[in-house]
Amino acid sequence: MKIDNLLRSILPSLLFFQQCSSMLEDVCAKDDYECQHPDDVGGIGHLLHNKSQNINILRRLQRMSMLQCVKECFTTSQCIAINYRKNWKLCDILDKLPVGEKLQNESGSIYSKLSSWPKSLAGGCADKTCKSGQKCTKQSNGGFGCTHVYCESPAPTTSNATCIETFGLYRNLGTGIQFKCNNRFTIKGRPFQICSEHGKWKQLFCCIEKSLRPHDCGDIPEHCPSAVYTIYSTGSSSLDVYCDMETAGGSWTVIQRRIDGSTDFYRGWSDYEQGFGRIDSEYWLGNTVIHTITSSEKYELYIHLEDFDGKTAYAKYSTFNIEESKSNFMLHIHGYTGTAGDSLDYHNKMMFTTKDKDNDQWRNENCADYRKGAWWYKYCIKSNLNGKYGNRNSGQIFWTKWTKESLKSTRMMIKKTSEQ
Ligand SMILES: [Ca+2]
Repeated sequence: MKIDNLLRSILPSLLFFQQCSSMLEDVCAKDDYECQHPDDVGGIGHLLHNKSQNINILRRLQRMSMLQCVKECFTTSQCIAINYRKNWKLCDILDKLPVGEKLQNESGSIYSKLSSWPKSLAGGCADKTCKSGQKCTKQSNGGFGCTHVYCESPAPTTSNATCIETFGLYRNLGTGIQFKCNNRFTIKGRPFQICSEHGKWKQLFCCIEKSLRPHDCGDIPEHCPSAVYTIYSTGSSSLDVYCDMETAGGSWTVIQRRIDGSTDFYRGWSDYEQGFGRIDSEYWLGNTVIHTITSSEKYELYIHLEDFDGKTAYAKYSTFNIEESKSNFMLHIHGYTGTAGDSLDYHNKMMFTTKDKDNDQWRNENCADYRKGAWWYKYCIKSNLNGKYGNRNSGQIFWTKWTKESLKSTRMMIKKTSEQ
């Protein structure tokens, strides 16, 4: 019974810190008084110099005085001590040292137990007890409440990756765990696990097998982040494409993207046939590839739209394919659902028209020329997502069932449907 309890209290800690440790080198300058004389600044609590606890770190905080660090410890649940590195202004909030473990020697680090500091430093949080994973904070109504500040659960295990650093500090991310992929695997995304604001671990990367040859984004492992991936839709040749792994269930192969007008979409037939733009920003994947993919199996189409007020809407079609080049990439869509309204039905069974190849139904003029883009024009549009980029009034990116104004961003993407 007793052993059981003991194991239960130690095990989570061991799990939490099994990955690896982090290294901090000492850079205390000779003329840095605070750094050279930490006792003068610490003052009240009992300080153990050149010692640190490198396991059971709950949080690591930057740009903080020692006193602030102690206050953070007072308000964070389960904190019983701190490590403080003055030269880094780095503060570790520590859970208890597991039985049998010792403090380590670390030049420049100060270890201090919370029990040696006056409880008055806790302020209004002195009588507030928060749950594991939380800290006490002052609320907007003046009272005190609890918010998530660290992940109480162990970091999830990561397949095919090795930990490089625990409690590293990463730009724009805060504290996290850094990984690298094992041999035979290549990394996608940023190589970190971070604790999200909800107190849950969030993995920003995945490791995929170098030998994996995805036909489209549906073959990318589901836990992978949205990123540029190499696919092999056209037999042996590879193609880079952006995979949206979050929207509407993820696994979407993005065939068109507008975000800022950085790519010119007023182009001729061969450009639209082969594809153009930058895969990490704005692009058209290419009619030949779109035909190859969508004629191989049954695909659905998802169109994401955003206006200049940041409002979004979508249109989804349960089937989508385009014919080959000699049929002028005729459009076939069916089965609309969504929030944007159906502005593509009007273009169904239309051929593709560019400024140099007129397949539209406007006898005397070219809709691509008139609308400054290329699309499955009829006479001429209910929608035109490849039109000229501009602001809400000067642009020509339209989805008229949703708004008469030009759009700020669009994304057309496809996914294999489960029903064949
Ligand atoms: Ca015409």
